Amino acid sequence: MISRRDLFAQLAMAGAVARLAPESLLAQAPSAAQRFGKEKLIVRSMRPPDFETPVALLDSFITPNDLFYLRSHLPIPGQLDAAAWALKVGGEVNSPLSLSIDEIKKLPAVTVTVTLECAGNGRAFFEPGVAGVQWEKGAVSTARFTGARLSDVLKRAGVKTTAKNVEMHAADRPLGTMPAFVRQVPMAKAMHPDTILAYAMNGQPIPIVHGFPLRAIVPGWEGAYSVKWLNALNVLDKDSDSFWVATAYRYPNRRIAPGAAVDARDMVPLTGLVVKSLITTPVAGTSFAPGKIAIGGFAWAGESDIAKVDISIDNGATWAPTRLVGEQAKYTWRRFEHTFTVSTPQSVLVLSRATDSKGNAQPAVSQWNPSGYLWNQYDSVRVEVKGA
Ligand SMILES: Nc1nc2c(c(=O)[nH]1)N[C@H]1C(S)=C(S)[C@@H](COP(=O)(O)O)O[C@H]1N2
Ligand SMILES: [Mo]
Repeated sequence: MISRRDLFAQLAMAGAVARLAPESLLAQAPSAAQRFGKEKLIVRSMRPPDFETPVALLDSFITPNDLFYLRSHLPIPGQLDAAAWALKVGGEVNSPLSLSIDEIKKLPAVTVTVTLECAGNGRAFFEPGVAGVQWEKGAVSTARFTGARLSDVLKRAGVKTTAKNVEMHAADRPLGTMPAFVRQVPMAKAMHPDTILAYAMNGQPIPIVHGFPLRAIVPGWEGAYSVKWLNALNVLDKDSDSFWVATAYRYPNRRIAPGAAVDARDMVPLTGLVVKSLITTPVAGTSFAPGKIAIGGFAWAGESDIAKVDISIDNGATWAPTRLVGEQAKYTWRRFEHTFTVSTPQSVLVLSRATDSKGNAQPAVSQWNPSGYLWNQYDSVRVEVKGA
């Protein structure tokens, strides 16, 4: 039995931990995420399951499947029977198809390593606040996905010259006012050899929560293009009228004032992810003795490569280059490392700023937008250098 005094001491400590690092406390909360095999993640919503990866657990190039963030708009379909499952291909094609998972696995298999990020990652930081899942930093992860090329499936069906978009349908069911998750990918991206229909993730069959038995992987584009539980492709000669295409996942075509309303005609579809960096070590609130401090993290830029990542420890007045290390692959985050020296006690705000191969750099201030998409301002982590 725990004494009252110990209990109070523990609660006080939990409070202190929460102020320093709310993520670590939440990660230990009753494991609501257990039945999804995601007990180490932060629960942003249970119905539907939206789980964020604590930043400290994003410290490896490949995110293990049990640590990969989870985003669902609707309840996760129960175990789908892979033997009974089929992918239907119709619309603007010469020969409509129905392919079994075995037939899809007979097509040439390709593996792409992809950093997948939810368009709403960082939404919680926008001011004024916006509705939606309040993601902080961890709705991003990296995995190796294996599958067939979407182009090989489309070629087999014979796409007509009228084709403009491939509409993607899924097995998760609409619920209440939430329509079924239907997305579209423009023909050029659909036919790109790196756009795949994946049945494996990090060498395992895709976990149910990540889209078993088949999901689209549209590399470099915001996560919502990568439709899970994919069961039909409908080739269109126009734009899809799905809510998730016509209304959601859109961004203003110009800079607007925070909180301003935008006419629907001035909202354009999101596509590629923007340049961004994430400091994964040290964790915010860490204390150091005077001396060397090692910084590490990842930077990514959708379809572009990372050219450099700079670090500032003087609130952005001056910047120092970091080393880019480890695996380098298209559509995938790149590791950066840097060591700096602080010889006297002080509070240090570490800022990271990535620049991509096209010269786009992270801004000091993210552009506010009504749905809180594409948060990408400098990452920042405050650490304390303390005397003996
Ligand atoms: N069928 C279906 N596919 C979906 C979604 C969904 O709700 N239903 N969510 C999308 C969104 S918004 C994102 S960010 C990614 C998340 O993929 P993950 O859960 O495997 O991390 O899946 C996308 N694919
Ligand atoms: Mo998303």
